[in-house]
Amino acid sequence: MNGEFVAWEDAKVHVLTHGLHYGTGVFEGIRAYDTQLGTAIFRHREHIERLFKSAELYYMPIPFGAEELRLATHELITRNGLQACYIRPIVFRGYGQMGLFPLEAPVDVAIAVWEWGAYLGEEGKRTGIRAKVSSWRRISPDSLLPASKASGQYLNSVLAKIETHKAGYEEAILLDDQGHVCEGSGENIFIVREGRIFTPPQTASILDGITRRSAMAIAADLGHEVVERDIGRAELYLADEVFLVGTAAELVPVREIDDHAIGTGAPGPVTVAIQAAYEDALHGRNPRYHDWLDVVQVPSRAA
Ligand code: PPE
Repeated sequence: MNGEFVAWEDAKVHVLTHGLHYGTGVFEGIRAYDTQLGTAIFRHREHIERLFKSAELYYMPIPFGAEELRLATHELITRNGLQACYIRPIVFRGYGQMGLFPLEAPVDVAIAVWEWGAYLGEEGKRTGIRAKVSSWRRISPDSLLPASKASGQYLNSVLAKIETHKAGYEEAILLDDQGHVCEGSGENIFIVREGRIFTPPQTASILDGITRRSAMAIAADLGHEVVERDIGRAELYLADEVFLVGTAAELVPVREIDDHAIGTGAPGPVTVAIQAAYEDALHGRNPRYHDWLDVVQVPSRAA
């Protein structure tokens, strides 16, 4: 926290922390894997870069450099003796100033690591999940900044998640303010139809997902055409395959949406192939994607 290593139980903030009241924080979700090259953080630099962009969009100067945050994360993982973990950097307006004008409040930075299993369940990754289109629309770009991974914006995802959970589904799919398919509550979405892969464009209020970019690169490498274009709700039901991608979720097939079976109701061949190649990339099993891995260096300290 703010440049110091702090024990888990001491990593606390004041109840008048600005970000707690007004959602003035931005964060990242990153994963490190036990790979053939050692513990490695997947697309670490891209995640840190997005953190800086998210912060900038909310006028929050981060009082550390990208490289400092990267190396602090290495040291944090090493000190905790973790081989694989989830990494949560958060930058937030801290304690010191209440009221909506935040520019006088300090900008605090913390990074936490912990072991986090399959976000939508191991079985979900294998056999697919059941999703529901939420009645809540994804935040519109004229009210907030969908491209920023900002804490307060997640109230939108939380409402969608609660609604679908109460209705008995595993994940929510949100439409954007135009009624086009946008994304899952914490994942980007892809559909496969007649051999082509489609995913909503940046203009559909999506988060510019790093797993999305990885899946697009992998799909292209596997010889698939990936088209970014608006997707209508019914296209979800008519798709041969649908899958969700995100750091926490990784790649999860969707087997049912709004009680319509997708394709055969089991993960399709394109999904399975991209998922396998993605797992290989995450675990360093394909040299083609080694550039995506930031191998954790044990910090060399004089003492
Ligand atoms: N959309 C949203 C809204 C989102 O939160 C995520 C990540 C993505 C897309 C995929 O982005 P990327 O991880 O860069 O591929 N969601 C993070 C938070 C999950 C949470 O519950 O917390 C994550 O996956 O870490």
